[in-house]
Amino acid sequence: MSDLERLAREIYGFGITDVFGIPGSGQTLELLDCLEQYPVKFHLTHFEGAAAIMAGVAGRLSGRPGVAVSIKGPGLANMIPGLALCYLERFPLVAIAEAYHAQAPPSQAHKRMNHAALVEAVTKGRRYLAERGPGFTEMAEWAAAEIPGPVLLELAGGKTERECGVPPATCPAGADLVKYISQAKRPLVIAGTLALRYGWPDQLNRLSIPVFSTVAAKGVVNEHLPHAAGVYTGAGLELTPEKNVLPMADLIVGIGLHPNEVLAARPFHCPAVNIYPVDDPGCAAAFNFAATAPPREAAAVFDALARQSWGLEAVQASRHKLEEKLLGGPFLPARAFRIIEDAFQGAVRLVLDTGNFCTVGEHVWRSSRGDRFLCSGQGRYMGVSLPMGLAASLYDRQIPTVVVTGDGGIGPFLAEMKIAVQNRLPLILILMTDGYFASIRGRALQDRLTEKPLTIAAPSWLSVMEGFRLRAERVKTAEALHRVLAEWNINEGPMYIEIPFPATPYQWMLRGIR
Ligand SMILES: Cc1ncc(C[n+]2csc(CCOP(=O)(O)OP(=O)(O)O)c2C)c(N)n1
Repeated sequence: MSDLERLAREIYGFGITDVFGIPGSGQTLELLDCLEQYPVKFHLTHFEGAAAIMAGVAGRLSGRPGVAVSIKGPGLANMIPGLALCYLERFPLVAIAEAYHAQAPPSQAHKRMNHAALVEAVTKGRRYLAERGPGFTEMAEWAAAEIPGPVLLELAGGKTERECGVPPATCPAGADLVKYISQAKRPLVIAGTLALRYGWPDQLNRLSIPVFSTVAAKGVVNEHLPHAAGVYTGAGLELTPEKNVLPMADLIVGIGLHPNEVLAARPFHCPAVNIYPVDDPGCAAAFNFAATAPPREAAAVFDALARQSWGLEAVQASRHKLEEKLLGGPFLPARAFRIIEDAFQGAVRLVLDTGNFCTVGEHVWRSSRGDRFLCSGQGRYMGVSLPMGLAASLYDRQIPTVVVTGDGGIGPFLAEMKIAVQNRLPLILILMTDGYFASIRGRALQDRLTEKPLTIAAPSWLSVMEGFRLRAERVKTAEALHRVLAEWNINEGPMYIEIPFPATPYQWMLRGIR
């Protein structure tokens, strides 16, 4: 059995069902040929960066690292944006690229680039596929191990020696968080993506104290429950629960809280403790944690938290105040989000791009589960919502996936929309357009800088979408949005909706929020 046959068998054996990428005429094509013996679907993307994003999202949703393939040099270079997103967002994936082996003579220069330097900042590390490993399983376990992220497996023709295995992670020493919790009167929880990876939603849903999540972990506590306080960003203003409810607490309990998952990390007004799986002095310093315990102590922490009760009225009052402001006014993104939520009675997945609409969405949308909300919570990486939504929709076609993007995010990966059409995915792409980069324009207006580079000349993509042969609608009112959503059914495949909003109220809709 050849190295590549073994690799294919291992990929299938590991439970991988979908592989994304663009092959070349070398080993990647041979690998895909070997994979055809197995029920593993290959999705040809138009850009390797999209493939890495899609593989990473498959990893985020399934807990099992995704797989993306590319050729060497330019193929891997094209994969970098996707690896960067997955590195920022901690999505696990194994990128597989063709490569020159380490001892290849300088005469072999075709498409040759320094892969080590290329991927250094956006992967946990790289290894060659060699006769005696590390094989796919070891690489995938490395990608999934805390902190998750991308790893690179290079196909260099089996000429390399066995390389060392994967480095073990270091774990913090134990600490008695229960002592802090039992001494507190008003402990409050902020849960990060760690709580998703460790499967702690039930423990969070059961509490009767205020529970926030980071944006990246939105839905880890069911946001329809009365103690779910919404998102903690570190940057919320007077209308947000993080500004109103958080100051009432006398202890903050982070469940995998990390500076990487908030916009502004700073010490809290009261003592704070955290559960985190790896030693990270920077994390402890950023929030001034008095103690950090590893995940094995979580059960005792949740038991201690379950004995406490306070703050539900405060959470409700604060959420009410926020919703009154956002939903009470004219037809702007907040009302559109609520119409979408209602149209599917919550059985829908939202994937948000970045922009002012996203800030509104992360506060007003209520997600019942962590796998029903996705966004680039850490990187705020513009444009990635489309490949993220495609991967989510391929992963789970049972419920609609709604991708919401702005004028900036719609363009970068637009060609990938073809994948939605080919697969008849239950995906609705919504463009919320105000004709500007509103989130950047705020700075221009404030400091009288130029608005020209932030003004979109022809913001409609309607005819482009019609060119993909999908249903494309332009709606200007709440009623029209309601109607278009009600007319769509999950079996008809993808749809595009464009919602133009008046620029001025759109610009100021974040007042009091961020
Ligand atoms: C890859 C990337 N490039 C640039 C930015 C900076 N950026 C953040 S939001 C934004 C504009 C978003 O504008 P739009 O999509 O129209 O949404 P709006 O702010 O108008 O709601 C830009 C350029 C980014 N976050 N990511």
